[in-house]
Amino acid sequence: MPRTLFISDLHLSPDLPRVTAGFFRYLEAASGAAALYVLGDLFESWVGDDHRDDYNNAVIAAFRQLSDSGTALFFAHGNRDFLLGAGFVEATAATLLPDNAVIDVNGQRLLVMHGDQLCTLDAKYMAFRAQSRDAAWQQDMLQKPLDQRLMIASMLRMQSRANNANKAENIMDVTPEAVHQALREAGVHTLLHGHTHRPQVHDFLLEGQPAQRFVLGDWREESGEAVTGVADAQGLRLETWRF
Ligand SMILES: [Mn+2]
Repeated sequence: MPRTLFISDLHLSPDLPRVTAGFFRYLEAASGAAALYVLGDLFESWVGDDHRDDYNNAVIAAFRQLSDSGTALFFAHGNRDFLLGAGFVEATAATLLPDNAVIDVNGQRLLVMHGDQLCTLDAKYMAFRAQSRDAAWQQDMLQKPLDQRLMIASMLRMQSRANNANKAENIMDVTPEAVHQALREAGVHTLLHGHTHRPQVHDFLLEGQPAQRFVLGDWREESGEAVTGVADAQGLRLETWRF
């Protein structure tokens, strides 16, 4: 039975050497998998596909090697790397997923996404999300010089850290209503996402039917661990990757 892999929230950055090394080892270990889904916040920030420094080039080359070896590669946007575009997916020979994507994994239909769109109590973030996903806003941003975009990205990260420090715990999590609505609209009973950094499998009822929500974890520099997703002959499950 083919093996399908899911990761999210690596927040790759030259400031995280252990996560970066763990990422390259993970891609080597992924060799032979049928597919790898990267469900957002792969990078701590992404200011445009033209930002091809040595770090980004090395990441792209590693993905390209995996996809050239026969593993299908899929990327979803996160709230950090929403500017990942055609240039990146072309360089990695990957496919960019829509915000809410229904996929078939070994006969099981599954809704996959980053998950930020489910945090509907966070009005401030939802307003930023609407703005940052607007085509005209993105075009305007991408027309700015690279060094200016890098400065804006670092300002946005500082702002986001300051905002989140004052937010209640429940505001930073998904709302059950948004989860139910997304599953109903997709017509499936299984959801897999990242974003909240709260890895867990949640069992619940959706209109009287058993449903499941798999939450991937973020990649932790200090402990060298990440909760990832695997689907194979044993079904879909979460697994800890130690690096
Ligand atoms: Mn996120």
